Amino acid sequence: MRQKLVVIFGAFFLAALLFTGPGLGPAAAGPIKLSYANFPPAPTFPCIQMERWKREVERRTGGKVVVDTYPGGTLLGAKNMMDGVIAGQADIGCLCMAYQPGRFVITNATSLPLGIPNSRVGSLMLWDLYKKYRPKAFSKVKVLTMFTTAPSNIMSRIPIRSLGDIRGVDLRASGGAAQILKFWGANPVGMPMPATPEALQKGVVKGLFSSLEVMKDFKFAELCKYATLTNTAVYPFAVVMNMEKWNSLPPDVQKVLEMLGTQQSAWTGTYMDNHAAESVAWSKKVQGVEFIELSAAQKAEWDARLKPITEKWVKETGAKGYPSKAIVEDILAFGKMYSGL
Ligand code: DTR
Repeated sequence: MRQKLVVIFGAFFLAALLFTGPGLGPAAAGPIKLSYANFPPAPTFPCIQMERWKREVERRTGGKVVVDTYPGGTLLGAKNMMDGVIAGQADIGCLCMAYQPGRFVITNATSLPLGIPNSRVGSLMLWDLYKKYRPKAFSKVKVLTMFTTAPSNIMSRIPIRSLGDIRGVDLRASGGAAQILKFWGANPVGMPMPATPEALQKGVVKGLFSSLEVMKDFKFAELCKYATLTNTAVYPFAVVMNMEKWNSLPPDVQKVLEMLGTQQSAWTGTYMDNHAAESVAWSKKVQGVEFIELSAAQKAEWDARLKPITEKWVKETGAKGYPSKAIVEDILAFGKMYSGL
């Protein structure tokens, strides 16, 4: 009898331990902590969106989740972000997919020169593309959101007013954008954004090709007194989470993060577009930067030079077994839809 009682009590005790939710047991130790790594400095847009995501997650989970952010490559850098998150060195990481062109084939197609007009359209288009194709490149992580930059432009220490001016000029870009510069006749030098200030300072490059918010955020306007407005090609970014960490989260927290996917993409796009405009205004007013507009005829000529890039991509990527034609058609269709055309 006594033994039976002990067994019954024991069983109750065990059940109590197993079935108590947060408030009892290990969860009572405190909130769920998530580390979030980012590669560029804190004032730049990938980190601004990270801080916004942190605030929203902490608010929407009522403090059940706390996000510790690590900007400036303090936890993981530009090129080891994805592998670092897969290995669990950070729970979450923000990466610029263009820095690894061969790895993210489908999503990097968004950086082909396809005329995406702004970051909001680019971001929502990229997120739809990801959801439609669910690329294998992300099978080891949980993708939390994606977004793109605003279209890229040339910022330089020398004026570039024509295709003649750009010939042979050393300009920094990375990923597919390097090819764009090459087709215009420049000499592309590849490196991630955080390495660019030093390269400009030391004169390794005469300028760079990127979205214009960097004129203010990296103070490139202090050195680059000219910008040539080409409005070509956006850069795609992803925010990914360690899969085991994701699986360990309670369903209500997972739901909050899922709900934020599209919202964060749209928020970042809008922030980027507004901030790029602010950066241009500041560069003109405070730094005296000249923004060089191409005439309609020039723009047509510059764009025409880039035609073979997409054609080549469709052919080569198709030969590797990807539905490359459909991918480009989807990018154009999603782009049109979010542009309201
Ligand atoms: N244009 C890409 C990505 C990029 C644009 N703005 C920032 C700010 C911080 C880091 C990366 C980027 C590039 O040139 O790298």
